[in-house]
Amino acid sequence: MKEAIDRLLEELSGLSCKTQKEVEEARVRFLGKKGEITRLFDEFRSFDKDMKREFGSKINALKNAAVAKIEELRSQAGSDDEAGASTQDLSMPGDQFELGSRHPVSIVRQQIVDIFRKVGYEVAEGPEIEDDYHVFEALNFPPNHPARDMQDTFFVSAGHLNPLLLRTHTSSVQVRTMEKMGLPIRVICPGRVFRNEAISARAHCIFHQVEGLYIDKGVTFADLKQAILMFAREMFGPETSIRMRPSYFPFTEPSSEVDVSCNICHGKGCNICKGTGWLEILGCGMVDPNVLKASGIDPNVYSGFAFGMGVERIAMLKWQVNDLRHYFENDIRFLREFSTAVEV
Ligand code: 2NL
Repeated sequence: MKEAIDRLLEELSGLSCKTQKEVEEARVRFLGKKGEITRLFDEFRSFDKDMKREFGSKINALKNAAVAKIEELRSQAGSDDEAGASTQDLSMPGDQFELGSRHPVSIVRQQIVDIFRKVGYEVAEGPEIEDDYHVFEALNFPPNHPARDMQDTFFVSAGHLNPLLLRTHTSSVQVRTMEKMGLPIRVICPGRVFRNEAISARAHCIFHQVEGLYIDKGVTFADLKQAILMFAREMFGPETSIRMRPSYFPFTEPSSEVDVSCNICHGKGCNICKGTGWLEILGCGMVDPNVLKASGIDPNVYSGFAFGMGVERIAMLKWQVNDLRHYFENDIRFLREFSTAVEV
């Protein structure tokens, strides 16, 4: 009995376990129903009084030592999920979670804004719900101009002297800039605009615009032309040429529409440019003196140019998208085509 107790004490003191599983195996070996210490207790029960007196405290001390040792090992051993008993390779990369990507309209809007910021324009933003004054009146729209009609404009509160409406262009932001910003002015105004139109491949009731405004002493049409040429080459490539056609807007005089050379057929004629070799990208002109006057700028001292473009239209030309509705439907297969268009 004495040797058995000493041997077990020695074994216990040298015991070490890496995992909880090994601790449990040790517990069963020493203290389980058929364990070594349990067997010693069975033997002990058959001893006479003297023998019991001799071994009682020793065998109890052994049991207590085993219980304490097992407790100690249990708290030290790692969890079975961790290295050791684990079959997992902890050097494997983690689960990938899917990253979203920028919407093509956001990508192009940002590119347009960045091109103008690089040459000193500041970004200005304003409210989407506007009043008649900032959208029409201050921009030289005559009182009965058709654009004010219910058919083009979403009114928020009709019948009022200066009704609230959803802005139909971002020019209202430039009007607010002229009212409060000191001269000279160089602003670029990106934003959402709203028109009461039937939705088709070429029109939508919500779309995105970028407008620009430059006002200083001595600004001429030559400055406008150079600014637009710079933009066209930054956006569509250094070989791009532009042509300007006379046009009409209530807020500019003279006014012009601008085409870029078709970057698909390089002037030969294709179905993207409808055989003309040219693609329309924006409208522009010299700010009408009435518009300057309305916002408190003296047209005898200052002059300026302005331009406006549709972001969806530029994006359609850039990526040959033939239906505007793709930009609003958010079909994941369409959006994924742009996931590598910019670095996020
Ligand atoms: C287009 C044409 C244009 C402007 C916007 C503007 C703004 C002020 C004064 C004068 Cl405050 N003009 N904006 C000028 C010419 C054309 O937009 O086709 N947009 C999509």
